[in-house]
Amino acid sequence: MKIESAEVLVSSPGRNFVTLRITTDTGVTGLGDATVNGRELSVASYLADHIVPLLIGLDAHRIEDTWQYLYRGAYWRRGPITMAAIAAVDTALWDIKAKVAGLPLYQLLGGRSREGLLCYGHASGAELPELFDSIRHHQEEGYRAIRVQTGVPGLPSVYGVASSANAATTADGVTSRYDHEPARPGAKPVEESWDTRAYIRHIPTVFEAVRNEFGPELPLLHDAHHRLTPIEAAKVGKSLEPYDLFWLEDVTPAENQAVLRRVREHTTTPLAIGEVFNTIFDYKDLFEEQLIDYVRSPVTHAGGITGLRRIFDYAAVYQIRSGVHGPTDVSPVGLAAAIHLGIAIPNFGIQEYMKHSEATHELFRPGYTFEDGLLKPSETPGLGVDYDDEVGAAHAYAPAYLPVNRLLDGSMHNW
Ligand code: GCO
Ligand code: MG
Repeated sequence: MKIESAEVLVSSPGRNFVTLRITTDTGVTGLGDATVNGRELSVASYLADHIVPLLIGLDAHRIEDTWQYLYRGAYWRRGPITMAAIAAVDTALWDIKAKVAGLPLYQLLGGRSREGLLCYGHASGAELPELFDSIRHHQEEGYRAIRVQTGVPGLPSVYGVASSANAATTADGVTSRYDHEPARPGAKPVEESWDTRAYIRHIPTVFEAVRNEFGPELPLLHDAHHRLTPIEAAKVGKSLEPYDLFWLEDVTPAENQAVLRRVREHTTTPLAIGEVFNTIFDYKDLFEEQLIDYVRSPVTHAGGITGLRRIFDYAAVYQIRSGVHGPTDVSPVGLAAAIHLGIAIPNFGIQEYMKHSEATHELFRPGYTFEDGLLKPSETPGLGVDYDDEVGAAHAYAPAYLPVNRLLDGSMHNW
């Protein structure tokens, strides 16, 4: 079974997605997600100009060998664009193999380890009453675990808060009211501002109020979005200990992994890191020193099912669990792949699930379901996602960027 063709599909049903579709000489097709938010066309070009010509004629069953061919063969290793492109090829080949086997993909990954994936949703509000409404809304939708993001006094708009002045709307009305969607259409990124001291003072008061209102059982998560220094991160982790977080995410940028030692010395709040990591090497030191508790990489940005499975198996040695990135910029193809993997692995932790818009569902027709707070894979052969070319063609690419972030003195900070 040889690869006959591969198409790079760029479409924007409210937000941009890059999808690879591989077709074999036996007529089987497979899909892979290659979306890198705000840099979509670079990965589309990487695929169309440099990878698709290499794929034609390869044996579609040789998934591992193709992964190694693209990883070692590029010479320029790692990085978000390369690894998203490899991920798309890898995911599409797993989709094809599972379709040929006549099995849902998770059966090829070892079969079912659990009934469904525990998910968390994004609750947010500039002020507490709005935040409480948003938490209740998510509970009514079935979510059993909730990420909590709020406004910070003195800052006009803050990462993760749907009601921020700059919060974008998606095609789905409910999503726009409660879910923060950071990518904004336009030729240039919007600018947000940040004040770490104000945030550090405010955030424990928010979690105290949420625990008082919702009780001790509800799993709560929070994303610091790469903004703190190690000692600031240690302080936040410590100040949140009484509120028993499921995890505190991306406390530092984590390019400098050794600094996580400082955070660990001071706090027992569990840490989740890695949504911007691409390979097992980005995690190696964090695992071996047990500096984190959850792995955030999605299939889309970490070399596909092959790459992420390898990371999870390595994590399991250190009792570290999965916590896969699942914002709307991971397409339904990337999410479906994460669900198949999460159903199979022994060290599943939690799955982020920010619902896609109606228009996105029309384009991809995902077969996975969300019931009683659990995501369940499609039982049809393969990934269980389709791509509708007519819908795709109706939504042309439109430039959109993630915001940038400045401190109050005007200098650049991490967004
Ligand atoms: C999350 C993430 C997202 C990212 C976004 C960037 O935890 O869900 O931090 O909100 O900011 O995916 O493209
Ligand atoms: Mg995050």
